[in-house]
Amino acid sequence: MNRVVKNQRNLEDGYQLWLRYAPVTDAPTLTAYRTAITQIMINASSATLSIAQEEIEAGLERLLGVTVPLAKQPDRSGTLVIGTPHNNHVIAELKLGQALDQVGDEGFVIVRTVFQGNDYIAIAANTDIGNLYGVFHFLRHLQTHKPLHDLNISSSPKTKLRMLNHWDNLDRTVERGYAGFSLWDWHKLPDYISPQYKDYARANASVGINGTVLTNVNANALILTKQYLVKVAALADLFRPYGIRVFLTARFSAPVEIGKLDTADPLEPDVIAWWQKKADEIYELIPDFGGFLVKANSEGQPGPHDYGRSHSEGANLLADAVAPKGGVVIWRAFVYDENIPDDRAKQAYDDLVPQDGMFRENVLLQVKNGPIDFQPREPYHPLFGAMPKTPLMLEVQITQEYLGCATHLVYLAPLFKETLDADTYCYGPGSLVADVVDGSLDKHVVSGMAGVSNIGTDRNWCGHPFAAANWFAFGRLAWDHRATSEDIAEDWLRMTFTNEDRFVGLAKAMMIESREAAVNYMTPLGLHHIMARDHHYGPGPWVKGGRADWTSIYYHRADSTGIGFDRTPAGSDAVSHYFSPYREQLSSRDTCPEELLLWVHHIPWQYTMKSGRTLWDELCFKYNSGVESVRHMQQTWDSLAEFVDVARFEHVKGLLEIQEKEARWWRDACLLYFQTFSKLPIPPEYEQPAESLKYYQALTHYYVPGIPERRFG
Ligand code: GCW
Repeated sequence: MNRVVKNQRNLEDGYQLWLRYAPVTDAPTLTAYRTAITQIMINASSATLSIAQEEIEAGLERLLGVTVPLAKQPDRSGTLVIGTPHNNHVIAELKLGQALDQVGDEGFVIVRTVFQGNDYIAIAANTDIGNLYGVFHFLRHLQTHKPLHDLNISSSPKTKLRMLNHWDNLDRTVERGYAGFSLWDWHKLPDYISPQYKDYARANASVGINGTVLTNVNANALILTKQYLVKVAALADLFRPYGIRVFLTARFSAPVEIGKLDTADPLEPDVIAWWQKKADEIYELIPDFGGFLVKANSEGQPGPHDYGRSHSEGANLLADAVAPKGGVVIWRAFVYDENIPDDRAKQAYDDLVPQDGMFRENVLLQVKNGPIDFQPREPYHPLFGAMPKTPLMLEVQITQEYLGCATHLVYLAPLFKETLDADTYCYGPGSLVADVVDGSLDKHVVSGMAGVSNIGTDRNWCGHPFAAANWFAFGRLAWDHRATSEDIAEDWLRMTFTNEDRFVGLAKAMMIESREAAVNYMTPLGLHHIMARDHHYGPGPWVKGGRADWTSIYYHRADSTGIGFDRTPAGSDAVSHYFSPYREQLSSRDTCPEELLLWVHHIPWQYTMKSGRTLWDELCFKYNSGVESVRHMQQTWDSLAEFVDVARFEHVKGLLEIQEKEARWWRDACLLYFQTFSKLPIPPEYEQPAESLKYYQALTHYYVPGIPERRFG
């Protein structure tokens, strides 16, 4: 009891995320900070600058343990000057013109400079939102105990739209959400505004996220009715000063469902007029409405194909409706159809590439990182580089649908980076996915990245205490895809837990190790889509029957001769969607990266891998090393107890125990199942399965989070 009261850290519950502003206790650092910052000069002439002022005052008070007063004049050394050349004469006089020219509308410059004999720190930007981003950056700098001498930072976002996609339903269930229910309390909106909405906006702004799609891509047309739009407007009003624009998902059949038309055909004049009127109505209520996100003709969603029209015809219908007000349409490339007999991995490319150049200027195509789904590992989506005339957004999944829900510690920055850093070779070597996405390669004026949110009503926002790192990492990479997974993890750890170097070093290594661990105990060597049906919780390599492209056997193709999906020219030829030389590299067993081998090849069980082991033995090795890695993560975490408050320490420890158990479950179930084809023993040096295959196949799970209850029918 004593311990809890004495030690403030024991009161941690994760709600403050990475914005804890824990007091700086290291004496030299504290002295340096207190000397460099003695007063704040800011002219809070807008809602955004008021937020910046509130944030810097509160942040400094907590970090430095003193109240830093506001000043009207920079009359002494240690003045922290915040503003634009237009609203702050000191910023104007500092002549940061050239540096400011380079950071654009959202960027900022932070410098330490001597001017008229005084030593200042300036956070300068061209706009108020640039200032707010600069303030958050500066506070991060202090939170991570970085030095203030020679401060000379220039930063601006690489992509224009940096968005969260909430798969939140109007009944507050969250599709693939594992952290409770939806934050959006539609029943009480617009009258009751939960204070959490502000904290949500603040957290997003702190990492530069500037857009939010409030509703599920499996859309409900009701959100487009007046009754709901006034609720959306209340959220938009609140988010606006944080630089966050609101977007909605548009159900393609809305003109029929809520508009009483008898068609939603995109070429019908009535339908065109309906969407235009709807857009006008929305902009009346939300003048800076961002636009629509659309999932069409995929997994049962309505779309233009229902009327014999193309995706571009569908997208352009909505794009024309929002264009006059500066809105955009984000059309998802996650399109595939069980009635098309071809490899699912090829379908989006085959449908969309011929339409390159047919989309309106205000349409972006949102492409998942891989061509199947958000698997633990996939090659990058071949659409990147293949549609130069269309701005392509990257969509990643922050919520861990296929990576252990909110139970497994899996740090996703390495996964996101793997895609961003991949070479498409579309203009020869060095044409990275990141360069396609940020628009630089094809000179697009719009660009963006979207992350499917992992946020819910759980007190710590994302369920697992480490899951917030993935929200943070998404924001940081959308702002600057050159940031490294290591640096992002390090910042997050320092801000979320402590600046103790021993803790940071070990916890960072654990985070970095975690993604490969998950690949190994779930889907090593290029395996994919072998999870349980529907709720996707746990292994299900035996899943068959029903819609073929939702089964596991469709993807792993295990038989007595071997395992893997042949996507070479001798098979589905999906490799032909990639540019040379990646296409050839994938096509040959010898050059295909082993981590993707079974994604591209059907390989005999006795095939010799680079390690000298047979494929079967390598599979056993990988599954086991995945389990071993989790045990290693457990040991690391246990060794860090002294650095972490009891509540969060125990929470992570408990979840790691579940992760270890589930890693064994994945390993044993998958190896036993694949063994029915390989007919080979699990080498004796590895742990043998605890139960029989029948046992694993008979496991049934009810009410797994992430699926609306009605779907269990
Ligand atoms: O990963 C799959 C999910 C669906 C999701 C779909 C999509 C929103 O299993 O739940 O639907 O992707 O991205 O549209």
